[in-house]
Amino acid sequence: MAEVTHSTPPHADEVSSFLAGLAQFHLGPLWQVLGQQLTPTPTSRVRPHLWRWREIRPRLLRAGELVSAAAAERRVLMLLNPGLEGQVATTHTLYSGIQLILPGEVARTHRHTPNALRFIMEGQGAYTVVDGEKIPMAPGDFVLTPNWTWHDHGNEGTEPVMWLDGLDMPLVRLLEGMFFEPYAQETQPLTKPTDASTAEYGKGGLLPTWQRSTSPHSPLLKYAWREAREALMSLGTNAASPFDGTMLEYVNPVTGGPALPTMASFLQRLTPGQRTAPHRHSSSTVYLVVEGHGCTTIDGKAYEWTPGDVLAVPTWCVHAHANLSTHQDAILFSFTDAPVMRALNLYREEAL
Ligand code: GTQ
Repeated sequence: MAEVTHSTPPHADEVSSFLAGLAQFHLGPLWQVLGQQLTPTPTSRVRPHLWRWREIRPRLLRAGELVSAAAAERRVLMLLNPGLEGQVATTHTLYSGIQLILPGEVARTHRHTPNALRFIMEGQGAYTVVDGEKIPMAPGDFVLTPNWTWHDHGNEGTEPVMWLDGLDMPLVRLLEGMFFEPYAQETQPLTKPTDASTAEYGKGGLLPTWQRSTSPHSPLLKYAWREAREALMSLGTNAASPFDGTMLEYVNPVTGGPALPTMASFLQRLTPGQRTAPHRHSSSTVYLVVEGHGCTTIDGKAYEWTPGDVLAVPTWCVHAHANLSTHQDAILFSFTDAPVMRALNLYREEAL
C-alpha cells in the first residue's frame, strides 16, 4: 500500500480534480454536505399556506360543469403546497383536496394503499361504501377509508355535496408503498347493514364481546357530526390545553390510538377571544375551519380564516391560534402525520 502522508499540504487543484473524479463512480464527499444533511432542526420546503373557501368553491362547482365524475373517477381540486411545486402534496407527508359529487353521480369503486379520511363540508344525500358497508354522510361527519378497503361514493340527494379528502399519499409515495386497483364493476355489492360499523363500535365505549377488531385502523368508519360537536361542547374549557384549546381526537375505540395508523385527526374549540400559546412539533398539520372566524400565526405571519378555509402548517413551525370573534366559538378540524413520527421515535414538541 502506498504511504499516506500529510507532511506537504495537497494542492487545491489536486483536491478539486480528485473530487471531480468521484462522480463517475457514484461516490461523493460527505464532508461537503454534512451540515446541510444533519441540520440542528427539521428544514422543510413546505410553506405555510391558506386556501380560501370563497376561491375553492366556485371553481369546484365549475369543475362539476366541465368534468363528469365518471370521467374524472374522483372530481377533486387538490390543495397543492406552493413550496412543493410539481408534487401532489399539501405538506411533505399529507395530501388534501376538496371533492365534489353531484346529484345522481357515482364515483367508481377502487382501492389503494394510502389511507383516506373525509370531512363533509356541504350538502346532504351523499354516501360512501367501504368494503360493502354503505355509510351515509352529512355535513360535519368524519369518515374513514382505510388502506386497501374498496370504496365508491355516490349522491342520492338533490344538491351538490363537497368534502375535504385527507390522504397519506405523499408519505406512501416516499416509502414506495403505492398499490392501486380498480374494481371490476362501477359499484360494489352491499354486504353489510348500512352504518354497520357505527352499530358495532360507535356506541361510546361499549364494544362487542364476541369480536374485537385487531386491525391497525379504527373499526369505526364514521364519527357523526352531532355527537362529535356535542362531545366537544359538553367539555368545560378550564382544563383545556394552552396550545390547542379544547381538543378531542377521533380515536380507534378499541385501542384509544389514532383512527388511522398514519394520520391522527382532531376537532378543537376556541372560545370567543381565546388565544392559544405558541408551540411547535415535528409533525405537519392540515386544518379545516368548520365554524367561526379567527387567525393562526405561523412563524410570525398571520393567516386569517373563516369556515371552509384550509390551512397547511409545516413541521416545526411555531404556531398559535386566535378566535377573533367576541361572541362565537371557533371549531377546527385537523389531521396530522404525528402517528408516523411517534412510531419512529421522531416526534418532538416544544413550547415557546
Ligand atoms: O375519494 O377515493 O382526493 O382515491 C384522492 C384519491 C380522493 C377517493 C382523493 C382518491 C380519493
